[in-house]
Amino acid sequence: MTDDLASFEAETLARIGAAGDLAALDAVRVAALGKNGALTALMKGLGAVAPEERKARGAALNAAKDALTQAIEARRAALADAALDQRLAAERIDVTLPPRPEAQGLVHVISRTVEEIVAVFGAMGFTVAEGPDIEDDWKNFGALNIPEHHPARQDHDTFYLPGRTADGREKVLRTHTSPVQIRTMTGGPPPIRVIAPGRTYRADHDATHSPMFHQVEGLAIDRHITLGHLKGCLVDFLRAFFGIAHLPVRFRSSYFPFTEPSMEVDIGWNRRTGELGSGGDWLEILGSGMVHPKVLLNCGIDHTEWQGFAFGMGIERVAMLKHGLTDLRPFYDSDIRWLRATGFRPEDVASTATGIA
Ligand code: 2NL
Repeated sequence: MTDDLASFEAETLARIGAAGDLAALDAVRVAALGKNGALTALMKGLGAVAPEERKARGAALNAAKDALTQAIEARRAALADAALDQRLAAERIDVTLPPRPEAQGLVHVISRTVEEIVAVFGAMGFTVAEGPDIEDDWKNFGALNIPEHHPARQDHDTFYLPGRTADGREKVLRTHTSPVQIRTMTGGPPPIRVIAPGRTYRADHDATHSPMFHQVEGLAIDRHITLGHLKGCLVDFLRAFFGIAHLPVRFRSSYFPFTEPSMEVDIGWNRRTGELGSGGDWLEILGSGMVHPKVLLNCGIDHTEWQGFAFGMGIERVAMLKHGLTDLRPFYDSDIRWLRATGFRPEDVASTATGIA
């Protein structure tokens, strides 16, 4: 090995050792071994070397190249290790720190009340049915034995929507969830046991009415359904829902176009204190009745083979009664203070709170 090569190799090894990061190391590699590097130039000059010296010179150049390549790889590995150590030190976390407080959402009293109603009727064998908020006037009125130009349609303060359905019917925001049961009855054969909770709409608006509110309706159709089934089902529901085993329940004759006979349902309370279950006063809570034969026929169900009962109830109203809320308006205000004061923890399950397994 000649002195020039020996000193070049020693100098380059020193630079490799001094390279502080991967970029500096690569610059040293390019300067020595790159296409235009110093060692590459020496190798290109091999042809000019005297034939008797060429073999030894070639071997020396190759040995220098191997030594430098090895030194560069070793340095690269050392720099990568150091970089990783530095990152691990910098990114170390203190696992003894307390966690940051996390925002916790709550379940709205309407959602919770629906969960409770579903838990009670679910235990009786009812399933939940849902449908669209926009319906046609046949499913909302006609099928329910509420004829056109009948005062009952005006009673409902209907929101009519522009345009018509594909089959030329008027579009409405549903005024009750009955169209969901109409869809259930036309969609498959009895027996049927469904409840339909959901949003409903009426164009009246004051301190005790919102243009959007919530209703739950129920429908049971079978071969031998009687008024006795209706009464037993609703008495059991009301006592389970309000959690009062001997809650007084009264059935009072009434009228709906879609049921015959029809009954309104009252529960016992104390008008002066607002307490439920005793006090000698009556509070209307539900509408109900035996499904009108015309409604069954409108849905393609033979009323001589099948009978049923149905009922409807306002969710805001029972939610307010059960939870002692006196003002309807904050239900829809999204005021975070009211939501925090009235909301339910999502991990508290409605079915266990209702005493239903
Ligand atoms: C009330 C009264 C009621 C129904 C709703 C109904 C549905 C079908 C057939 C027959 Cl598809 N009836 N629903 C029956 C009686 C009363 O609601 O005061 N709701 C708040």
